[in-house]
Formats: sequence, structure tokens, C-alpha cells
Amino acid sequence: MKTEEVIDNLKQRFPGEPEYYQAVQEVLESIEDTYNEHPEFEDCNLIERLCIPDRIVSFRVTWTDDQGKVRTNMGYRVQHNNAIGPYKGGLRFHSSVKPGILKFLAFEQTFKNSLTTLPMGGAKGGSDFSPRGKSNAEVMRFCQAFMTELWRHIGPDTDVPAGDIGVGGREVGYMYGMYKKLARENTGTLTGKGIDFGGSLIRPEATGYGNVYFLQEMLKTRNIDIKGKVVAVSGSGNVAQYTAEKLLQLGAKVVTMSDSDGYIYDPDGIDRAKLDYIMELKNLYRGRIREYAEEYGVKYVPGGRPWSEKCDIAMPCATQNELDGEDAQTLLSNGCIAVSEGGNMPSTPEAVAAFLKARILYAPGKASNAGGVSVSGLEMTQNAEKLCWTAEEVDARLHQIMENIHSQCVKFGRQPDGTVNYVRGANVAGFMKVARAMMAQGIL
Ligand code: NDP
Ligand code: 2IT
Repeated sequence: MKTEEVIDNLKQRFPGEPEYYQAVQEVLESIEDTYNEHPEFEDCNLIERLCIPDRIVSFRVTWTDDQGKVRTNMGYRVQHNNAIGPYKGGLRFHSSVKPGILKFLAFEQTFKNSLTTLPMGGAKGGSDFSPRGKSNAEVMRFCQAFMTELWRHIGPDTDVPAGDIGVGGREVGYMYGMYKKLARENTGTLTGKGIDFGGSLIRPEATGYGNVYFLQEMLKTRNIDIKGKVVAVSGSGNVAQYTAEKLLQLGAKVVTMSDSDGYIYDPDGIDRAKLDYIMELKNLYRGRIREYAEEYGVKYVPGGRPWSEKCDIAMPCATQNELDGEDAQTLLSNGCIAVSEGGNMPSTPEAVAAFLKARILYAPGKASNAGGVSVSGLEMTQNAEKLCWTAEEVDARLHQIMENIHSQCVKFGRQPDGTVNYVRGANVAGFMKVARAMMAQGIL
């Protein structure tokens, strides 16, 4: 297998999907040597079967807005690979959603889920519907319409969706309500549900907390204490909020957060009261991060990204390709020692290359943000058992899973100079498990 040839082939067969080629290329470059040590993989064209999703379902979603106008959006589910368990992965509602974006996310999810140690395959779905500026009633009608199509493709042992950008507790609740009505069962298909109807404690916190647990493991390898470290966080949604919360609990200082309109810089640090303000602003009023700057009299940079601010640690938690090569150079020249990704593929290939070259601690999202889907897996277990675990129990398991993912990265990513290449480690560890499972189950 030669990475270049596989990528050229994918580009020809699936034109116009740059994020998908980007995600595939990053994984293939890491696993090429390992793959080629196993001629039995190539004999059954494992690589194409691993890169091309099992299936993509697409459908029109029709809904009526508050003015009575009938509107349409597209809905999708990319079921990428179910070699190690039922398809599992979030739903994204954002105007930028198209098949190529969901294909990259479903591909990444397959390796991430493999790393979690839980039996879950990879999938992703969503719609080009944007909840921004929509009323609660419009969001509900959209979610219900979306589920009237999606429900027939999912189920507790086939495919279990969850949230992602634009899909939080509110949207999962509306979708789950409609799913139950149509499927006539109450098995918990969909994770991230409300705590009163089958959701798991700590699921809202899980991606952010897991991200910080992973960061702590990386820092430990260099005997660095997180306490007092200055951290630049991007985003102000689910992942960013709980990344910030755990950082505060551990005594770090969070100086930035952002949304798609710009970022705020608070040199005194975002403390508990200020974070509560952000949570209320974003989760309840669905306002803009600019309002934080007005409330606390700090700098707001419209259209900007926080990476030019001096920090010890960067935690990108908004969206793909939000940190480019130039940003990476700026971070490095400002003395940044670690980057732990809460988002999926937030760093461009140039940024990743710069971090690896500088030998700083750099965790790719598929390792560091795997806490969210891990607790989704634990939610599935609790639903199957018809039990609810305590927050302490879920958090302890999350912690253990993140430590385990870190150990897998170290095992497969240790370099001759003693440092760890977490990109290689995560990709090789994630890949080998899926590959073994596919080989054992025959040519499908
Ligand atoms: P949310 O919708 O809760 O928050 C997304 C945040 O990112 C918002 O602040 C949003 O700003 C900002 N954002 C979204 N799109 C863009 C863009 N194009 N440019 C700049 N900022 C943008 O989503 P999550 O917090 O759940 O997701 C954040 C990232 O984490 C994504 O990459 C997601 O795939 C990943 N992830 C999520 C997991 C989860 O459990 N939720 C698990 C693992 C990874 P605005 O408010 O203006 O839209
Ligand atoms: O990217 C991700 O891992 C998620 N959005 C969470 C997926 C899930 O099934 O919880």
C-alpha cells in the first residue's frame, strides 16, 4: 500500500471532498509501514474497505418555519465501519455539513472508537440545517422531521447516534422522542439523552473532562504540573465549556474562548463565575461570546482565533482546520508546550507537522476527545442493564479509559529519542484493532 496512490484513487472516485482526503491521508501515513508488514491485509484489499464507508444514507428533510414557510434541508448518516461493534457517532447540524465532511468525521470516529476499548464501530451524520437563529419550536420541528427518515436506519444494536456541533441535549431529546414514537421501543438508541430518560451522568462533561485527563497524562510524561498553566481554549460549546471547567478545577488559567464570530481574551482568567456566565449565555440564551467581553470589559477580536495569545497550552475545541501552520508557529514561538485537541481535526496538516517537529506534547482529537464517545458507550451499557451509575463511577471509568488510550499511544508511538508521537500511536493502535476484526470476519 502506498498512501499517495490510495489518496489519488479516492480523489478520482470521490471528487470535491478535501476534509475526507485530509483525514485519510493522516491515518495512512502513520500506518503505512505497519500495514505493509502484513501482506494478508493487502491480499484482501483491506485498505479500500477501511477507507470507503460501508454506506451513506441521504434524505430530504422538510419542515415548516415559524412564518409558515415550508423549508428543506439535507440529512445524512454515514455508516463507516462496524467491524468491532454497532455503528456509533454523533450528528452535526451546521450549514457546512455535506457528505465529505461527514465522511471525514465517520472515518475518524472508527479509529477513535477502536481506541476507547469499548465495542463500537464508527459513524457520523447530520444536516446542513443550522440551529443558529432558529426558535425552539423550529428546532423541535426540524429534529422531528429529521428523525422520521433516520429512525429506520438506526437501533440499539445497529447504529446509535449522539450529539456533535449544533446537536446538544435539547436536540437529542427531541430526536429521541420522535424515534421512540416511530420505533415503538425504549432501548436508548441515541446517547447524550437527558438524565431523566436514560441519559448517563457525566455525558455532557465527558469530552471536555476526558480531554483534560488526556492532557494530564501527557504532562505527567514530562513531570509537568497543570496547576498555574495558562491555557488558550477555542470554542464555547459543549466541549470547550467542560474542558474549561476541568482546567479550572485543576488550577489552570483559561484565558481565551471563542465562537464562529470571534474570540475573547481575559488575562485574569475565566473563573467559575465567569464560566457560569458563558454556560448560561451559550446554553440558555444562545448568545454570542462577544457579550462576555462587554460584560467583563475584556478584549474581543471579531473574526479572530485565539492562537496569537501567549499560552502554555492550547486546546482547540471548535471545529476542523481552525488552527493552521502559521498559528502553530505563533504558538510555538510563544512557548506553548502542549496541544490537546477537543475538536475533530482542528489542526491542519501543516500545524500537525510543526507540532511534531518541535516535539511538544501534541494529542490528536481521536485520542484526546474520545471521552465523549466513551461515556456514550457507557450510556449504552447502562441502558442495556436498565441501571444508572453514579457520577463518581462514570467519571472513574472515563478517567481509566483516557489513561488506557494514553498508554496505547505511548506503546505504538514511542520514538527512538524517547518522545511519543501521539499521532502515530493513536492511528496505529486504532487501526490494528479494526484490521484484526475485519480480517477475522472475512471479506465483506
Ligand atoms: P457545539 O455546537 O456545542 O459548539 C461548537 C463551538 O464551536 C461553538 O462555540 C461554535 O460557535 C464553534 N464553531 C462551530 N463551527 C465553527 C466554525 N466553522 N468556525 C469557528 N467556530 C465554530 O459543539 P461541540 O462542542 O459538541 O463540538 C466542538 C468540536 O468537538 C467539534 O469539532 C466536534 O466534532 C468535536 N467533538 C464533540 C464531541 C461531543 O461529545 N460533543 C465529542 C468529540 C468531539 P457558534 O456558537 O458561533 O456556532
Ligand atoms: O466526535 C465525537 O466523538 C462525538 N461527537 C461523540 C459521538 C458519540 O457517539 O458520543
